[in-house]
Amino acid sequence: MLHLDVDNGQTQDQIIKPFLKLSNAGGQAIPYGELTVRYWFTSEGNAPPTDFQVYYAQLGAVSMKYVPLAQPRQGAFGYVEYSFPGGGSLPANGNSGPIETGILKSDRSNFNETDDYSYQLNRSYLANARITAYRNGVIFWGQEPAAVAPQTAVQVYAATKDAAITSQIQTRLELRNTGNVSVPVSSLKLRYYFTSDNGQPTNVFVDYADMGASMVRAQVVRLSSPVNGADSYVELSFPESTRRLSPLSSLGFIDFRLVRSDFGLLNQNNDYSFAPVYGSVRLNSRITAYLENQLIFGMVPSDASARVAAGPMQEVGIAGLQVQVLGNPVVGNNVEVAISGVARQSLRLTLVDLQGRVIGEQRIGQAGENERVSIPLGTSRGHLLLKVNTDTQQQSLRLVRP
Ligand SMILES: [Ca+2]
Ligand SMILES: [Ca+2]
Ligand SMILES: [Ca+2]
Repeated sequence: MLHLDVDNGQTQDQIIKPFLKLSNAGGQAIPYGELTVRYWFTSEGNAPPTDFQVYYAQLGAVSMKYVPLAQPRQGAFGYVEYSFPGGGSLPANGNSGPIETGILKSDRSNFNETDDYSYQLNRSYLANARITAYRNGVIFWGQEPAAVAPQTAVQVYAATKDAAITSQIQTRLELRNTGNVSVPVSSLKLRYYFTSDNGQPTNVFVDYADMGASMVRAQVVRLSSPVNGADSYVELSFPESTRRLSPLSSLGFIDFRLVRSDFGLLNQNNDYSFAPVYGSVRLNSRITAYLENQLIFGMVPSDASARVAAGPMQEVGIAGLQVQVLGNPVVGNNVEVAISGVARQSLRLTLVDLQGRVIGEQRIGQAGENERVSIPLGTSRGHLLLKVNTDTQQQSLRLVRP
């Protein structure tokens, strides 16, 4: 048996704080040297979670290492493995005492723990079957997260600095990897569509990039046949980069600037990719992204779609309701659900069995950016249906509780 506590629900900060206790309900002592424990999670950002802290461990020496997974699993790109090299034994019908630890990334950027397989908001030491324990490498407590299909997905965010009519277009772009696998940066391209007014040639410059402006190649490409909203696009690519962009991480900001070769005024109102977003970047699905020259994000302008949506975009595509069940089949007495894309909206979660009987319900007045909800399952078994509703959206997911 294994118990844990985490850092009081602070799920969006730079530290994961698993506080663990190993409990032995058996009649035989177990040498600590034979035991390992795995804490499974998805680490956001590009820096590996390899900075460990051990605040206190009654049993003596604790060793920690991060093991990345070759294939993504539900709620996990890797795990931290604990081992106990200090000798001694976990006593029969006893426990190890507290093992108080912290996990950080080398760059101290924040985690999001709400989507982590092993995360559980336990304010006292309680059983957690999502932290797995092994004796001589053989699992004897908990259930490992299931493998999930690799998913390649990115999103492009943007903000502008200039008024619609301007002598220079300064746009900030950010590409985020929202999938569960890394992508090679050198195979990515971004396109920003615009009309070069009065048919004047335009020049593009990269003023700033978190990755280094010299790593960004920028060019203006003329469309062979103009459409409403675009006769050209800016293409950004990164052919010299040797990096892979980790899942749930960002390529960082890239600031480009467009000027007419005659330094005349540019009108952004007729530019397909323009969105009047100032300050923080926002999702913009009219900027397209490509991986190995295949479109993986955004909508390419077409004559028809451009005409329907002529003029500037007032509202760029807003990410919708995203629901993820952490662990399916469900282990334990609660189903854990991670919800995003509906910040500040009211949420209702309803769990029903296949006869339509309501097993559990939870309401949230104002959802956060990343909500994590736990619904008790009672004694129900077999197939269950989870419905997640906002005022305007609904998603249903089928669960299995063996
Ligand atoms: Ca935390
Ligand atoms: Ca995470
Ligand atoms: Ca224009």
